[in-house]
Amino acid sequence: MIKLNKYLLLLLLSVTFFSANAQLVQNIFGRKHISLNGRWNYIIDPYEMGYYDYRHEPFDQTKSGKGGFYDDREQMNKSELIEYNFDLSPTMKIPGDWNSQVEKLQFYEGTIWLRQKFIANPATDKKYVLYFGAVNYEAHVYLNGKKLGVHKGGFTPFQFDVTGKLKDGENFVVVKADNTRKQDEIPTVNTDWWNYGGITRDVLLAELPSDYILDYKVQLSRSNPKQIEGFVKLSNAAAGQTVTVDIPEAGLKTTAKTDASGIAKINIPVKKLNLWSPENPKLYQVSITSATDKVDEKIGFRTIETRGQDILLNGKSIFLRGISMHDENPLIQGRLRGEGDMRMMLQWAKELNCNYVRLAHYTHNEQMNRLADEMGLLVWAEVPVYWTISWENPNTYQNAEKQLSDMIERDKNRAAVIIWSIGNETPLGEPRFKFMSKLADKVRELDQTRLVGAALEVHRKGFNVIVDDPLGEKLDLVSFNQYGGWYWELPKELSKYKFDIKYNKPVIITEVGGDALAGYHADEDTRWSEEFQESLYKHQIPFMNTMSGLRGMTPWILTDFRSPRRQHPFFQDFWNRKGLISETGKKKKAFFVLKDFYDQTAAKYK
Ligand code: GCB
Repeated sequence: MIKLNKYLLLLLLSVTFFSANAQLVQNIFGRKHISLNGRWNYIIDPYEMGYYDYRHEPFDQTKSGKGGFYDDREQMNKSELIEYNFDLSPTMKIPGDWNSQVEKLQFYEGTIWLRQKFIANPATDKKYVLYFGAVNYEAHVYLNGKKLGVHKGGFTPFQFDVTGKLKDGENFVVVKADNTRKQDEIPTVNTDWWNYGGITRDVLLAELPSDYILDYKVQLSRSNPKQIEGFVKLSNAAAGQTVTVDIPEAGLKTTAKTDASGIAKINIPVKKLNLWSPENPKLYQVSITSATDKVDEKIGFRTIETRGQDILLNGKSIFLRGISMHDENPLIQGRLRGEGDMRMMLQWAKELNCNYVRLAHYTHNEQMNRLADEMGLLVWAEVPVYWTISWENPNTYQNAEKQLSDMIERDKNRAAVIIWSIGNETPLGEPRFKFMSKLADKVRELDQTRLVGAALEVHRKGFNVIVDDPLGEKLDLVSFNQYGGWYWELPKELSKYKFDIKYNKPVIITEVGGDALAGYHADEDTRWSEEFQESLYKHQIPFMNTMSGLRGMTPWILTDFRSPRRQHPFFQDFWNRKGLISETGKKKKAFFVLKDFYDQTAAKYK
């Protein structure tokens, strides 16, 4: 009984105190902040001796809460026993995954401790937020030796309210990052990408007024493009506070009052707006003001909807000339580290004449979506509900829903983002159908101004390639992966096949492609050669074009990427070679086949 109570208490504690603060501050990069990026000291801890005592009890759940590496102790006298030392430990760059920075960590999965020192001069009338863009996968965060909380999920941001917890002068933050794969997590144990561990995105300390603008959405209404709609939410949940939304260049301004929960609904009739599109990525300066706070944003305005088999952007039928990409820089073999890396990837997509990118298979950096806004690339944004998730575990569902909601919360003001994807290649079955349907409903509850997608699979019967996944009912698009010419059949034989699609919706091929080792040349029947991949694209394009409803595609994939599943020592060597661009930045032959097709399509849809 006593034991049970103890565990119950621990569970309660972990739920109430030890989770990241729920509501993210919108546009944290647009607020006053200091960056905690830079070189952090790290300790590799495969046995987690900095977290558990020798009876395997977590130090941070003992009465004193002391004893873990998060104390960052220094030896005070010559007799004292301390078996770690951050100051004498090596450093790595943050943001940055550990696998690509330290050779011996290339395959490491487990716990690493990271510590950064910083100076703060907290004011008594301000609010302070410690923000992490992403830590893969489970992060325990401590400030000045005290636990702030835990966050799970490797690709979404989280934050802690540290008001009253900062010292005037030197402070230290310690993160225990653990990238161990687990069956019940999102993603699960099996993925076709590198499990890069660590603090992979920006860390910052933001200063806000004590009453601040917590969140906002300013977008064109889905049903009425002559109306900007949305809301402003203040941190102070009280009625009658005034907020203003001002778009000076468009001559639009409105003032509204909050309800009892601190939310003010926004409605601005539009006179004339220069609409955002890939050809015209117009962003307006938007200022949001409350009595005590002001935030500036750049926002584009566009509508997106489907009608029959058409996708309409600002009312006009569009073809999504896309490419899939991972959040990985093939040249340095690690996660994208910042704006330069991100621009390189999107610029390559532009060179292919894309107007659209699929940011697979998880939430990419917030800056990536901001760059897409600026550069004029439409975005398919996805959560890592990938392959064989634990469909029947309610905690797994909650985790997936949280990652999805956090992504939507974060990126809901981006004109570029037009599709929220709830997952990739999830296997048919009743529990999966329930799980995925709930996610689709959640998206519609949170955001009615975008489309809902998922990368489905095909199956074959004779020469029919069939798409009849019941989840299709819940989606706005028929979006599916098909690997004709690579995992089934040879490229030349594809013309024998025809598509049999159950739904009368716009068709988007979310993946198609095959591997080629750059520089390996042979005839078109020789697997792994550039000629094989080129021939695959040459046969796939007319094959896909037999579908009258084809409105877009994101072939797999822009660049070669690292994956522990890819074992062939010569052709793969832990690389998935389906990239149209190699790990040295060389464009393979197939790149130009797809580019030609996109040039023609662009002219057709002008
Ligand atoms: C897929 C997956 C993708 C893989 C790809 C492949 O269907 O969605 O994550 O990397 O196939 O190369 O097999």
